[in-house]
Amino acid sequence: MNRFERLLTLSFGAVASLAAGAASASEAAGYGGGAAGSGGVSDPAAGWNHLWNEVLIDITVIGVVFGVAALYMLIRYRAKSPTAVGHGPKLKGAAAVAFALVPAAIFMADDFFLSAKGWTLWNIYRRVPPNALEIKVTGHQWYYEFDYGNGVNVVAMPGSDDYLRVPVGRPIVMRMTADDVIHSLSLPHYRVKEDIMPGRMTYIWFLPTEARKDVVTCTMFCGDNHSQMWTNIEAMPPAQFEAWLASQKKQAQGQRAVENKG
Ligand SMILES: [Cu+2]
Repeated sequence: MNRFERLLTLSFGAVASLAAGAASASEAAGYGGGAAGSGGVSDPAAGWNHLWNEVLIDITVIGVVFGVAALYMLIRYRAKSPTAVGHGPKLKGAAAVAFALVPAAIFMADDFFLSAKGWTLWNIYRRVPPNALEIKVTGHQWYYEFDYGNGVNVVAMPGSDDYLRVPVGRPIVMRMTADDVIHSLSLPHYRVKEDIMPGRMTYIWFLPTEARKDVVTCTMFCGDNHSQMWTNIEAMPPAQFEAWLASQKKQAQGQRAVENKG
């Protein structure tokens, strides 16, 4: 084995062991993970964050190792005079095949590993947990309407105090449709987004794990005021949420009574 062969063997060995290390580290870190009080439901947002970090680590490790090897060879085997003619080492048949297949196998193994994780996560993301709280969503030009059932209907104009409220610790499923054009509901903090279309029902689910307030946006260009199609989402402690829901119900009942009299 000459120097060139030794160097290649060394760099591929390094990539393989680093990739294996990253894989076992991510296995140890667990995947998805349940949230406190959620009845062991996996949190898709934690899974997406986890996968995102994994992809970043993988491409960094592979990029750095191959970059350093390429840089070394670029300097080591550079032309020393303008008329110099390079001559590569002659590889035997088996070595030539190995040099082509080993790096390919390393990349493929890494790709399959990430794909398998992505597929697992996709299945979590598409399967709504049975105890989810259902909220019906209608997209309008240019606001959202959230229907909790029992007459509680929140018309969420941008910047108003009427916005999406959900309890902490329980999966929430949004069943969505639009009454005019195609919109797309996005909850950036919860890492979910789905198109909303007239004549069709789509859904997303997510799991609020802590009390906090975030933004809800429309991520499909839906007309002049598309950029104004936003509202807030507040994840509240369950008792506080129930109190809010009860007050909304009371208000809705009062309104209906007035309408019936009139
Ligand atoms: Cu929209």
